[in-house]
Amino acid sequence: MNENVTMLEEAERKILWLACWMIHNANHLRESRDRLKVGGHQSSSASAATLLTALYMHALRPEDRVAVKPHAAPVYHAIQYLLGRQSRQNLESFRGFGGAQSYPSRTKDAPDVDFSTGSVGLGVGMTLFASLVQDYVRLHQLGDGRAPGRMVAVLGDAELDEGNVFEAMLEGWKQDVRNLWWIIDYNRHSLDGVVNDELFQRIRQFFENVGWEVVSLKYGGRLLAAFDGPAGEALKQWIDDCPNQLYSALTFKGGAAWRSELARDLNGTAGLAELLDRHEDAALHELMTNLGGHDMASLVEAFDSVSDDRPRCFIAYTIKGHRLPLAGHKDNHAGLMTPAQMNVFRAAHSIPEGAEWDVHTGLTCDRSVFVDFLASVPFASERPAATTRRVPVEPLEAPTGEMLSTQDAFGKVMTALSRREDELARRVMTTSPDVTVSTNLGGWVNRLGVFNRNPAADTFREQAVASPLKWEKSEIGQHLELGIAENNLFLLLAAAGLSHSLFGARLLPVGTLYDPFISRGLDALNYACYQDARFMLVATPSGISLAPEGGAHQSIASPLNGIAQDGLASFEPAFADEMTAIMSWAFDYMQRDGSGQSRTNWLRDIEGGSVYLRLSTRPIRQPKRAMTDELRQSIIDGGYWLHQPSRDTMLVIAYTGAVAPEAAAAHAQIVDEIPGTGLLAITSADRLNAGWHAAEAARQDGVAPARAHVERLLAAVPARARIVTVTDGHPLTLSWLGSVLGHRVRALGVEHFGQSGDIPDLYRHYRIDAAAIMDACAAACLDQLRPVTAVA
Ligand SMILES: Cc1ncc(C[n+]2csc(CCOP(=O)(O)OP(=O)(O)O)c2C)c(N)n1
Ligand SMILES: [Mg+2]
Repeated sequence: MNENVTMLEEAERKILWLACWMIHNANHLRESRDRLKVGGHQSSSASAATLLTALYMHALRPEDRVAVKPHAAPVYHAIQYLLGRQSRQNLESFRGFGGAQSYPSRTKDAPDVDFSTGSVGLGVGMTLFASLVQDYVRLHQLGDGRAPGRMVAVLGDAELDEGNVFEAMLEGWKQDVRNLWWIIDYNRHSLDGVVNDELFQRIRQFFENVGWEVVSLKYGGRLLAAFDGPAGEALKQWIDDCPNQLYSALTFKGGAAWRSELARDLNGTAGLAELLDRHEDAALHELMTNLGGHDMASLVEAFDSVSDDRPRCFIAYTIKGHRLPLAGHKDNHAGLMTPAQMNVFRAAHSIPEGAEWDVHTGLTCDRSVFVDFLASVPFASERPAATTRRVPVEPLEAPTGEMLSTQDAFGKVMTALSRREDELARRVMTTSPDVTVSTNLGGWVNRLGVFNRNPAADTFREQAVASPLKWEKSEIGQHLELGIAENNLFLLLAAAGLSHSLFGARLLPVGTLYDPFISRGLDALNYACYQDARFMLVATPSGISLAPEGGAHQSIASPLNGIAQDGLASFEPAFADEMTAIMSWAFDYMQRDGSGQSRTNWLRDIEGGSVYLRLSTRPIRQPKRAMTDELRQSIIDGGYWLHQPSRDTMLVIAYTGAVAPEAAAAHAQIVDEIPGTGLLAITSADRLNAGWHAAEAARQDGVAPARAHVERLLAAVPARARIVTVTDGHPLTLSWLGSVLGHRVRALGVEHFGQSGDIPDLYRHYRIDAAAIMDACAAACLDQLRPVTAVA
């Protein structure tokens, strides 16, 4: 064991050197073509170097999955480099184009990043949900039988200010989460300064309250030995009482400052003078900063002593900037060593000029010993692979009925799916933050049950209380019910949507929530998409068509979020057959990985992604029509002509979603006066828009015949014709249509907070009813008779 600790310390020195050099190189040596500061985090890296070394070079097993705090990215990259999984070239271009990323990124870095980090708190929560997903996969026997891994987060102490971390912990407690380690880099510094002294006592209690085992790693071996000496007790008390601010300031000032402070405060303590005399300034500084999180032997022992799967929190006391001249300074978060300081650091690490990236220089042991050590690291062996196997998607059947809302249709499709005992039905996992019933997943849950590691019968059923809803919890339930926390929903979707990659078992997660509350978790949604997780987000109800519920529940901006969110194909169907076609396609799209062929529609359809359906509770009359391949494809590409415009028409009405009846009614009245008026049904403003931009870029790249679906649709509209667009959401969702081929547009939609009412009242008030559409059409036609002039 001692030998191993020595080698780990050797590795740590090398890792710290490489991390600091990587940042130094990016800032001081790499040619800079602009005045932007490259940055990097030498202090945060130094604080986590021991922790990460102990973890990656000793404790981790290949099946474990880790979220590394964003600002320790250089340490992470250096470790991967030593393990032969990162290239020198990438390190040399750290934070540069195509180089190792500023914050560990699953999609942009080499393959071994398990969880991206960057937005603090999210990576931490993600590990908890990943652990639940791992259990789900194992208990449903969907995986390849691999041993369960530990889900590990190495987090900054200030990450615990993020509420999402606590939301996740509460959910973890409810779900009896296991195999979860959070290692807190407790350096008592955030970005702006030093964190509150008392806070951590509360935080510690919180962990214990929700069933975690908390392990404190406060003192290193040298300090513990000093505590055994004559002045030991007083010294320990002094450190325990020392405010964070003072401890940090003394750390920055060094040995002489410790000496005078201790001599003053502990004046007269037996044995103190001897202790101080025994230590030169440098040695005293070493002693006073010998904290648990920088003591390799303590860390190794703490990690090795875990033998069960209880969730564990390690509070590892560290120093931000440890062993660097920046150590302890409150402003050190973005601090950089100067070239002169770097030279001193270089000398301390015995790194000759020109050998900075060499793995084997500056070692205190033989090269071959170090090589053997690296080869023996357990984590260095091959990691369990992702699965690329796709679940076949037999088309879903569209529900029938005169009057249906898209939300009705969604519930019916899911209930029908729950009856199918095929692979698709087995791989779908649903989840919802306490809105399962009101988003119409009740039928699905009735048949397939709620997932929980601890089975529980439905008491209401046992007590013969009549209810259409069965709520039975078991290890094989297919719905994971969350408390009301949208951040948790998105983190669970992120984890489940990466199950094929993390756990070798494909899941097709479907999450439902109310459309306006997407905003509550937007950063977590972005985080899920950034990692290329694959899920279906079904947001229902939406818009002011949720009339009596009032403004607090009515969404306006969500279609724009849907357009802007990368990795998420957004749809707003109006009819049940559209919704079903989109869902069938989506289950396949969620599984695509860039392999295989697809027709060129200028969308990322070969690569695949996640899908967002914005649905409504408004029942609308369904068209009587057969679904043809052509119609299906147009629905998926984003739109189709319900009424094709004539070659000489003056007018087109384009709508999306629940306002279909108003658009159709206005069209029916206008078409007599303006023959040939077109009616364009838009199922995905997002995909129409994305295709247009991509085709435009392709043409600029010389692919002259590139045409997007929206360009083909609008090619049927005469140049002088006007387009009136209408949506139950922000009008910008569709107003861009005019830029595609230069048609002038009048865009109707909702721009101000909603309120209670019925649909006719609200649609009239917000000017998206048939009358408002006709007014806009009339104005557009009048406008057409006038020449286009600039308005003064
Ligand atoms: C959501 C979010 N808000 C703000 C930031 C900016 N930020 C980056 S690091 C940091 C402080 C982090 O402190 P801590 O977690 O203790 O990390 P360490 O001390 O280890 O560097 C902040 C506020 C961020 N990355 N993410
Ligand atoms: Mg910190």
